Amino acid sequence: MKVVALAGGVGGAKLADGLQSVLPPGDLTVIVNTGDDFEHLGLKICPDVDTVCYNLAGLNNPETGWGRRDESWHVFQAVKQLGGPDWFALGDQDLATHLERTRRLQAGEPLSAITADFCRRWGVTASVLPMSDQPVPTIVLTEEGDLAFQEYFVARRCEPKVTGFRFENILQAAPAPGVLEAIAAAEVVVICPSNPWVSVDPILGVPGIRAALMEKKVVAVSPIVGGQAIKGPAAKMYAELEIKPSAAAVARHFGGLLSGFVLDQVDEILTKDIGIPTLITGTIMMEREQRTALAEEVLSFARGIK
Ligand code: FO1
Repeated sequence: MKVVALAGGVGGAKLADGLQSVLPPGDLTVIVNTGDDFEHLGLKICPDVDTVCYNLAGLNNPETGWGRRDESWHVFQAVKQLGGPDWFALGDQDLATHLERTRRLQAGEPLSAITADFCRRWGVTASVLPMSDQPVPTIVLTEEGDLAFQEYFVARRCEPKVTGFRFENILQAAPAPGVLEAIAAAEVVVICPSNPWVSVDPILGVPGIRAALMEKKVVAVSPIVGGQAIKGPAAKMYAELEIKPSAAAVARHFGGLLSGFVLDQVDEILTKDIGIPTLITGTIMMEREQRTALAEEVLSFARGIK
């Protein structure tokens, strides 16, 4: 069964990994947010793309949620000692990804081709596609002014109060090669439990992607459980935008796009507010088996929707 997953960040990467392990090789395409990409130390960093790829390759760091496992930090420490920027931590092995990606981008290769080649070398069986080959940087609008995404997320620890978001150059961006084709071929599209505002909305905003999804059976998994984000600032963002954070708010967020919605058993009471078929299950993925179990359940739920 051909499946497309939309993902960004740690929750999205975990479910994408579960889907990869239950689907035959070649059946899964993961379309990843690139709104959090930025340049640092002269290198192109693509955190969500890397988080997804490292999870699919089994190379992810389980402690941080980002970066690589069994990491060392010699370069980062040496840069720090020289007075260089220390607000964004890059491990030694992770640096290799950024160095090689930057070299190849500068030689004229598109991000999608580089990502596909890295995945092949890491033994990833799913296709991983950045949402676009053109940069679409997310700007977080806050009461303290407009902040580049990583400045808001890492340097300012998501503290400034959010008033909105801007995805720069999005109307000039095109879906990366293969994105619309994968959606057209998919029997089911899964919106992974990623931040709706800054991980999923940028993907949906790339011209052509939302329209392509409107033709499909789309199922979303809530990243909000019991009114709290499993990880990251999604609940804080809803509250600051004066929307009560809840799984129901996430379902409303995606509105007419959805054919089904998956929410955690602690939120069972909310199903009556959702108005489309729902699956109630355990959605928190601490262990590897929980990724696989949730993936199986989401796919069989989606298959059963008319
Ligand atoms: N997040 C942090 O909170 N602090 C960091 O120093 C940091 C470094 C980092 C390096 C590579 C990478 O791929 C991700 C990194 N992240 C870090 C996570 C990143 O900011 C977020 O995962 C996403 O941008 C939001 O989805």
